[in-house]
Amino acid sequence: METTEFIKQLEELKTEGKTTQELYNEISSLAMIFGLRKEQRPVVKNAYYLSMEFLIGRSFFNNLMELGVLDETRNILAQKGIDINIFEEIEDAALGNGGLGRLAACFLDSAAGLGLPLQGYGIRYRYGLFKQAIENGFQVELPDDWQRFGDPWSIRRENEKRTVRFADMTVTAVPYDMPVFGKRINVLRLWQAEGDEEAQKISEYLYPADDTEEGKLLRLRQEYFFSAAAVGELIEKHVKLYGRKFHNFADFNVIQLNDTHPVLAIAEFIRILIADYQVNFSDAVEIARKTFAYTNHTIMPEALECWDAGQVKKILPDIYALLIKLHLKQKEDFDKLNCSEEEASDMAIYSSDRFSMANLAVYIGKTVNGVAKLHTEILKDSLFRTAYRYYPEKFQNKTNGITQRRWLMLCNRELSELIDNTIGKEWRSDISLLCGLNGHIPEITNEFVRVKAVKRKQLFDYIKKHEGIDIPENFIVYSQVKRLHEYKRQLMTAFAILEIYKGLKDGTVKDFQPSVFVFGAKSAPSYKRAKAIIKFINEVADKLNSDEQTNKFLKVVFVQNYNVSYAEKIVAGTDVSLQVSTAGLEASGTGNMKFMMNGAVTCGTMDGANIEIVELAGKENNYIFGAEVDEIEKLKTEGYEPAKLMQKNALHRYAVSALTDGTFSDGGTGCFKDLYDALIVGASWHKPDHYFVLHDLQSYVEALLKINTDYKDQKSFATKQLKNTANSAFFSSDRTIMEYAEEIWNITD
Ligand code: 26V
Repeated sequence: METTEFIKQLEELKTEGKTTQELYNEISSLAMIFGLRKEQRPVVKNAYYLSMEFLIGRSFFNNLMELGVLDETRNILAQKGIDINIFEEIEDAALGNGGLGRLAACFLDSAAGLGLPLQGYGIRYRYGLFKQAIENGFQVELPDDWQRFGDPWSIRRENEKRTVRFADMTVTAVPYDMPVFGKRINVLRLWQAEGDEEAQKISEYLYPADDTEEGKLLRLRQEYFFSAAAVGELIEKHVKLYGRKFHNFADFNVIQLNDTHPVLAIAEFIRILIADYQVNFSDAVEIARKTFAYTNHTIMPEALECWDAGQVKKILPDIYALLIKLHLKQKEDFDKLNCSEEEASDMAIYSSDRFSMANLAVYIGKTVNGVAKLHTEILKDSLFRTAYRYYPEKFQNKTNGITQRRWLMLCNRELSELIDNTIGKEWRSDISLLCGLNGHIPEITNEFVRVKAVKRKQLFDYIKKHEGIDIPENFIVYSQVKRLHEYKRQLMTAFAILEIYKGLKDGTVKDFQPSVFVFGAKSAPSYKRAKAIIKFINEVADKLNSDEQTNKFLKVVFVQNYNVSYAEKIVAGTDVSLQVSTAGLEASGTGNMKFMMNGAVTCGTMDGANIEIVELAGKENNYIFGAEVDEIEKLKTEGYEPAKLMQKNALHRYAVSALTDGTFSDGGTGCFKDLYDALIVGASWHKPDHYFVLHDLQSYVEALLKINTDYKDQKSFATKQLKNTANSAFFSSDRTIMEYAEEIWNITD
């Protein structure tokens, strides 16, 4: 089908009396036929991205854009009296939690856009990440039945299903293919578990609660399920094409392991070569070593997958035996290398009756990469320091990126057009040209201010519709949107807001430009303290929004059900991006890049990719505050007493005491007292204020107020914002994916 044919069929489409959902399915199906018209050029080598999560968001607008028919579709529908935005009713496919899953989706987009053969493998969860409602200030989780609108962007491949065996059950893995449109059409293949009731459970939920033994076992099954389906299929395909020889497997395939979740793929791969093709153990290990590469996305110990050996033995006895064999081989290797006992135990696949997926990945992976410069340095210095000593050649950095197609062209047409009018349209196919804006900033600040105002207004209208809160058009927008975690320090932002509020009330903060703080965050359902922080922010919001004395200057909004589609609105309408994690703990961040590209200044700590953002856009165009990694390390060893900081500073006392002095209600749950104790007394085996909130709070408030003052000089502030957009090309995932392709995968278009 040619473009003209697609347009003709769309024009002929009967729309009267049809529901939004029916129209969505019909137009999407038409676009699928149109999109899949092209024959694919065969390639020598494919890269495969194995990931538990792909946070795709809404496919409709993005796919029509990638197919080059979004504007036509909008116009044709308008002629029929239909506003294309009605399809915003169709919910996102939220098959991911946050950064790691969204990165996977951006990578697929970039690879297809550049014509690189990168295929994704994951799980087709029946229910994605829960939908969040806020009731009485508390997070409530509702099931995300994303398929209820239909799933016109997937194709079920009935005749390519596979069998995955556990000791106690046999499961059918049915592939669903989602094409990824671009210069090339790649495929995201998601496996659905079918069989009896127990079998189906495997692909029922993203992230089953793993605070019970049963939950952990289910998670282990999920990880093995999709890893086994994927490598089983790849090996079979190889045999069909090249026979039962595997010395050349890595010439045609490379498998990227997205964090520790799919690492069992390594064991399954070796198992199959030995059991089904009589390859000997050490040859199989060598082939695996050329095939797998590992990306680490966090240094938080609780997020590094470790499996209880007993559990593995129970449901995957062959994998258990193989892991033990790998462990023995590893011990031999370490003896040859003269490793000390401590070093060997640091790197051990098996220790204290547990299997470490991170250590397995580092031992077998041909490369190990972090996701921002600082993060990679931390991997080399801390988390994997012993491995780095013995295998330095494996370690690489690949600073994350975001796709400018969704995160600029799609979510900010107005800014994209301003860029077109200033430097021409070529940047749309070669993002490195965006830096051309640097030469034109003074001429376009007025126009940029106008564009920002338009995007801000759109955001405020959306917030009004979804949250029922009015925000006047002249308010500066400060946003902190990301998963809720103590290390990301949303609580510190809440305290900073309270301090500013206090200053407005008692007149010490003067001449304040009206501002709104926008929060968006989901907490893991079992993460009590994160949920308490959500409640606290909502309490702060209620109090401040209803204070007639200050609400003309200061408002707070916690948006419900923050997701990819909400993010598209927020990143475009924001002036100040809040990226305030404890230095050393945010591996990279990718939201920070989306805001930067859309012309927000960063108010943040020297952490993750923030460091590279200010390196490129200029420290003078951003607002950096707080302790750096060295200082945090020093505080940890030399002692840190948050209670003293609180006593010394009346504003801190005001903000922190608000947790317990009756200013706010936690609904009688005691959860605010728990937050207070964690900060001042210490809780859960942590010292008080484990994330150094009180340490950085004062400099944070100062930075926020400085921004507020600087904002008054509209031209100079818009210049800072534009400097961020102009220097954001480095954070395109096109750049990132090209680095993976050239430095790890050795694939070309
Ligand atoms: C997961 C969990 C789950 C258990 C509770 C503690 C905890 C802490 C962190 C995580 C994160 C899992 C991995 C992840 O999503 N990492 C994110 O990856 C992004 C893409 O590389 C990166 O930008 C973020 O900085 C990083 O947090």
